[in-house]
Amino acid sequence: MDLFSGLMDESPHLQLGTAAWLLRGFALNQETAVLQALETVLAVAPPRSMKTPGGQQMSVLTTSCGNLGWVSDRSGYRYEACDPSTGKPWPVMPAVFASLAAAAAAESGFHDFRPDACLINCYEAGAKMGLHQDKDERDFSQPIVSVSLGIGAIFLFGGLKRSDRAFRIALNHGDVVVWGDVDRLRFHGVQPVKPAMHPRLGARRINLTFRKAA
Ligand code: MD3
Ligand code: FE
Repeated sequence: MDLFSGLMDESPHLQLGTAAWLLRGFALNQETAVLQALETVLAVAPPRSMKTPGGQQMSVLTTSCGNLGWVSDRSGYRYEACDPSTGKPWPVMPAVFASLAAAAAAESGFHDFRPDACLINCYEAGAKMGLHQDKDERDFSQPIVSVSLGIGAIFLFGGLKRSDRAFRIALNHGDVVVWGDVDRLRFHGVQPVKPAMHPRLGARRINLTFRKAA
């Protein structure tokens, strides 16, 4: 085997767990289309800070697109068809979002992933997300696909118990992570984001989290 075919055979994907994959730069070949679609969604449904059921204001600003959006307030976490700040349906999930999420899932062995919810998390310097599990969805056999854009962050990837040791992994612009099956209920979080500048997104990190919620 020559050097070229050897390089081509090597998977660029990093396996984080039995059913968890990091696809470095996977979103970059759709970068411009994704960023354009993102701006359109953000103009209609601006990111806002939600309150946790415990009454704390989240440091991450959130919005959604798709049939269902994730919301949090004093009465709990849930998915809703309408944006509580306007009473109108969430913006339609852009086709480029849905196809990117489906392609990343398929690349990781999860075929026919059709997300109905895309949560958009916006991090400015200092924003963080504490260790948690994603448990507000109906069907845990469906994977979650996460797309990182803008400035980098350190992601915390834990175990099935909160007390399990978490390992740190740097996520950068264009990186896509897919979590499913036995890794679906792992604890995870994001360390406080360090101030930085991204040429296309400025001083922010934006994460798109695709889920099949219903
Ligand atoms: C690992 N957001 O919104 S999803 C969230 O960077 C959230 O904003 C992350 O966690 C962020 O709930 C990116 C990463 C993620 C999602 C589900 C997982 C990681 C996971 C399920 C199991 C293990
Ligand atoms: Fe999460």
